[in-house]
Amino acid sequence: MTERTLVLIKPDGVARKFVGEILGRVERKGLDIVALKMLTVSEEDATQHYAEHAEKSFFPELLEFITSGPLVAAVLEGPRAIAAFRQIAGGTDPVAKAVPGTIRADLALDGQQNLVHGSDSPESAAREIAIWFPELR
Ligand code: RTP
Ligand code: MG
Repeated sequence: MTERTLVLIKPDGVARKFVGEILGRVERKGLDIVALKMLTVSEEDATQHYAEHAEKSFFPELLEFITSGPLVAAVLEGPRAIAAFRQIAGGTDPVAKAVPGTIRADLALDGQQNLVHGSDSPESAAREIAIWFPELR
């Protein structure tokens, strides 16, 4: 069953010049890039995107990080695209959780500046795609 997922290459990924590396891994996995753009996200949109974390202690720091510079937003499509991207991304903590061979394990050290975001469910994907790509609706 084909599905879509919303992926971000976070500001650390752009700053560290991993856009090509990360999109290359996406393409090698076989996922289609159906929409792609670079932007610096507003505090308002970032708050919407991370609404589920609004009450967490790390939220202010997360908001500051994600709005700190240009990021790349993409919509990926393919069979089981949501799980497929989270598989190649690796777990949230690049050292404690991500498995070697994943984007986060191979390229990151920090539990917050962990290079990428991927939607975690079909409901999240639909909600997030509407935030980042309203023109797709
Ligand atoms: P994402 O939403 O970015 O794909 O990452 P995720 O599902 O693996 O992790 P999630 O629990 O949804 O957390 C979202 C992002 O918040 C930052 N974070 N910082 N300082 C901390 O303890 C902490 N915990 C999470 C990370 O950037 C994480 O990816
Ligand atoms: Mg998440």
